[in-house]
Amino acid sequence: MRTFSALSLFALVASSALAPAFANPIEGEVEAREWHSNKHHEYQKGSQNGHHQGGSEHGHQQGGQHGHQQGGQHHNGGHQAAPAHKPIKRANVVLRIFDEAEIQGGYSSAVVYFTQEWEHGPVSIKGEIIGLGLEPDTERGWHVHEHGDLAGGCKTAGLHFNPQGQNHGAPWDHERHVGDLGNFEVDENGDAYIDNKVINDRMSLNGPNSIIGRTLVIHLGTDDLGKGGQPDSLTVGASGGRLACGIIGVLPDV
Ligand SMILES: [Cu+2]
Repeated sequence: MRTFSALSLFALVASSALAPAFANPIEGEVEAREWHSNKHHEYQKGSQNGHHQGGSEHGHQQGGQHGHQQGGQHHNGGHQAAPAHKPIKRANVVLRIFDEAEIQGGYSSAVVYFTQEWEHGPVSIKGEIIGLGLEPDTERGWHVHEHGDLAGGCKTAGLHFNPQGQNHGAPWDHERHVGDLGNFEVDENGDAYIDNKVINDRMSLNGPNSIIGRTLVIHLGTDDLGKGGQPDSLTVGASGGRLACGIIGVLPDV
């Protein structure tokens, strides 16, 4: 990789009008180069559907996101199949309540998995949020926050992950944070099950929009999706305190 300069890789990327996978701080440039040489056509198809991630450095994010306006519909399948030899990126997060009850032996089964089947594809989210004492029959806000710092519990995780500097919104709004996930539904038992769906198609597991190493936060209140008119609606959706959180970590590729 050392023999392949960043400049020449940039030229390759720019000439292909592709997103800057080389900026990926996690996977390294070798994979980016291989991807660009092998996956060009798949990516082009994907980008027509507005699925490219992390293109802000070339202006793609700002100019190309209009394809995401889909009337609130989420992406649930129908994507171009991932190339068979391309590893599927995955990540997960174990959510914890940083308080006395948890420390004294409370056990939760709150694990959320993130899967991205190709480099600039959408990230699907799947998981169970059980045992966190969520209020039954509610909707609760959750977001990816910018920092993976739980030294002070969930409150040191920073604000919503927002590399594009936009206002908070619904995960399907044009104006939104990359970390915006809206609300999940809590059932009559106070549990939640997220069924493998793409909630915010700007987040990625690589590149500038990567959520790896950042924090998933579960809130005590409902996210107003930026529409509530509260002082903090356009920053955090007036979703209240931080009940539980965990750092999103890397899983082995599959
Ligand atoms: Cu949040």
